[in-house]
Amino acid sequence: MVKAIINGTEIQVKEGTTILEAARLVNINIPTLCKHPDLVADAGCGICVVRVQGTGKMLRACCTALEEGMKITTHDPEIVKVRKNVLELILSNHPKDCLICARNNDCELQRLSSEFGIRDAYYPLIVGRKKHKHDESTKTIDIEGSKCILCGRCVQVCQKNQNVWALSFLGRGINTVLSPAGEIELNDSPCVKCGQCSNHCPVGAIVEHDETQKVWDALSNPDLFPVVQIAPAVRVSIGEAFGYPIGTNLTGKLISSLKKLGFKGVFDTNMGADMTIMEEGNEFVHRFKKKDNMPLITSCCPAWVDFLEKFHSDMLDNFSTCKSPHEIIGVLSKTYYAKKHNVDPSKIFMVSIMPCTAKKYEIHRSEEMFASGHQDIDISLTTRELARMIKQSGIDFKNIEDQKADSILGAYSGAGTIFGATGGVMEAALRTAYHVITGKELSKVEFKQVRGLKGIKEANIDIDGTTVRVAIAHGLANVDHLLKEIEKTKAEGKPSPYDFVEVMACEGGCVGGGGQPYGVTDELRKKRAAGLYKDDESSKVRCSHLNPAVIQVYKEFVGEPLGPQAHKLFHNKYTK
Ligand code: HC0
Ligand code: SF4
Repeated sequence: MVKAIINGTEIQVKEGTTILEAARLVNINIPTLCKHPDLVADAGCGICVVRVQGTGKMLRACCTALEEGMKITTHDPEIVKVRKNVLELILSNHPKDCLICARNNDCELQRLSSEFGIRDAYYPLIVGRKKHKHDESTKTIDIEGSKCILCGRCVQVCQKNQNVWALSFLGRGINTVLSPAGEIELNDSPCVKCGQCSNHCPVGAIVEHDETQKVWDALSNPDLFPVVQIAPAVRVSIGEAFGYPIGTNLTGKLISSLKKLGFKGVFDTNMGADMTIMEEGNEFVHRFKKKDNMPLITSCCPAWVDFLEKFHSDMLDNFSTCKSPHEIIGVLSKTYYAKKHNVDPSKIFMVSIMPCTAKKYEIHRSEEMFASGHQDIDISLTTRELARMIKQSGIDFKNIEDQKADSILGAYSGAGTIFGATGGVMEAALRTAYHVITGKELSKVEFKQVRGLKGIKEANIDIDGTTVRVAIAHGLANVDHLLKEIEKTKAEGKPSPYDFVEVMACEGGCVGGGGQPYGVTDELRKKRAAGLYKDDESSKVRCSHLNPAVIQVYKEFVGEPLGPQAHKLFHNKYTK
């Protein structure tokens, strides 16, 4: 342990704790633009300078460890002046069009400029700087290079946390630009569209590709029949845009708001998650019995699908062929629902509300996404886009009455709702796999071994005397590590160390998705996940195969899980 003094308060911290972290422990907030709790410090912005008393030194708090006996001053008039000066220098190289910026009112640079009372652009805008790119090529996330403050957060999250290496800084000095290597378009780079860069950007340099206008247009088109579905993780994060405590489950208010916006059918992706489990749980049991292409790897995360196709195509046979839940709701809405409600499927305009940017890519990624004969999902919006639409519509979100989703694509089990947290798909699948293997029901449905934020989780699950070896990875760098282990045993001709593997591209699973409200930390991921586990606990039905709506859809329309109709509507192919 190290003892030191910060602003006159004695503090004892673990060796290696930075001054920034130590100050936060005693409720002192040192401003920073480059240090994010998910990332290692790299002293990119220089705003976090503090003074070491008795030495005259000013050090960067984000990357300086507190040492024994140090006396630190974090705030005094001179330090504030230095910080203000750093901000002014950043602003000298930053457009001042806050009013029309995608991060207006939700920008860390704007907030700091306001807190520091910056009124003049003290330094003139640097001229002759290399022109930055505006890149919308992925149609999932847009890069507005002129807004980049070179903090390095997006580059680090893409390279280190996701191990994708799509983004980098090119050039030197004032000509440094944010770009994929070779200055190619992002869509031609290894980018998997996870959106983590946009979620970690403090300003408006990388943002989701906004498609709200297309949805407004559809809602006001009398020829269309607009319907919508809500992903598991959206219900526990949308409240952050309306001042609710993190993790509050707002399913009822979300449904009412979507109805008020004009959607004629409001469905729940959680029900699609239950359908996915019926297919994937059965797929697992079949493969497990035959020891065929083990382990089975989940495939409902589209950034992960893109990553696997790009970087581990030798493992494609291990991938579950089952579509993701929102695609299942999409195809059911334009087939089963359309028939039942006598609506022309070509008029149905299906919108998915997702915590994810990659879902914007998934909806047209292959011909299977047109299984209804139309594009099964027309538009996928992020949580952030929906929050803006609700605000634009004048809906009093806090006071709106709760409503229920529409029958029959709106009823879900507790297993469906936990999909939004890392380990949730695995837990939901195990609940149903137990039933398929044993013909019995679990007395205790929780598998807590697969929960939590550890990057790679492993467990041996006992199913009535049979051991199922499972692993869960989230955050693509962790996934890559796990896959390399599996590939190694495969190359050596040894049996797979796992039977079933769950993968989510984003840390924490979808609760930490790239399209979620900004400011993600592990603390926040835990609270959002806790909201989903609470929803599961309070659900009357907690296993997908016991969801009466699922049973009815199979009985009336699909037939058997993995049967011909299920294959036609609910399964995918992958390409090398
Ligand atoms: Fe997810 Fe999903 S759980 S990917 O994370 O499987 O985006 O929330 O909607 O489709 O259900 C995201 C979240 C979903 C899908 C579900 C899966
Ligand atoms: Fe990298 Fe993901 Fe951003 Fe693409 S979307 S640049 S993979 S962080």
